[in-house]
Amino acid sequence: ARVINTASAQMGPISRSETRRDTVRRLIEMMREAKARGAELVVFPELAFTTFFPRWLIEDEAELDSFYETEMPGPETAPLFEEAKKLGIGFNVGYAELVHEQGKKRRYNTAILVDPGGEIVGKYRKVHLPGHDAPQPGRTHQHLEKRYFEPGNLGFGVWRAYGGVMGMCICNDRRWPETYRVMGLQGVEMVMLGYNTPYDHTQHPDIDSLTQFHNHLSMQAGAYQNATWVVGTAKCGVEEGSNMVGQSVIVSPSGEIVAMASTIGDEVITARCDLDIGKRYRETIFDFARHREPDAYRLIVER
Ligand code: ING
Repeated sequence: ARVINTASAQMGPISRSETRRDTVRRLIEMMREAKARGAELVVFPELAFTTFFPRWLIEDEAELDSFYETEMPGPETAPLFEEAKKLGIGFNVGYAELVHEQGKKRRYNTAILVDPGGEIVGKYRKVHLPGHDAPQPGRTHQHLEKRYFEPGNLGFGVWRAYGGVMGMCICNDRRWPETYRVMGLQGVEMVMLGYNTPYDHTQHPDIDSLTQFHNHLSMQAGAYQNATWVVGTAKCGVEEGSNMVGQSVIVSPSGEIVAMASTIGDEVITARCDLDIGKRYRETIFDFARHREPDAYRLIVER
């Protein structure tokens, strides 16, 4: 069997005043625990180096820029890569990316896959940006990802690593079936993702009271319908007054949750991920070649 011993390293709140040095220290501590528990891969949250700053309107550009990484690894994040190399463990981590492309300053909500040798083997930029591009009245916290990021321009890629086909997405992406299916059509066997998910996102109590259910529903459906493992890692707890869901999970291609965090702080969960479970679903129920009818799906790619 092709097994990836996988860890999800959930983070509790990151305060606005917390430095990257502080957060990297927390990530390293969990990386060590993951290694000690036999993991060869650890999945960290979305925007793992800073507080979830899109909850505020930040008008000063220099202050906004302070939440982004202009190089990866940079001086403050390099210790995480060095520790990974020393331990011989790979990782997935999300961060705010600031780059200059085509002569323009670009901002992306980004995640990378790093192999046990400390090399970046894949990069993903979040495609589905939730929330708004301008502050909304009546909200206790804003959700300004459309203001602070551009939609990802790298598509949904997959990379051969860890003996399988690995894919990435970020937070809101996990709610959209297209995310998993585009990777599924490329033979993905494990999708890694991080999330920062406030309980009060829509301001509709009936919807917001289902935040935990919708979190797992999205990942379990994506996993089952594309015969892939899904590792979903939260940054959670009450972060600068905003309460965000935890319950990080490792989901089997069967759709079953095989490991789940039970705190709202820094917590490592692990699972023995047998990639051949997905293979059995692809040879039967989800044998795309035998069962899919693309001519019936054309509306999906229309605007
Ligand atoms: N956060 C949330 C997410 O998709 C959200 C936004 C919360 C959408 C609750 C719907 C319901 O999990 C990010 N960062 O995408």
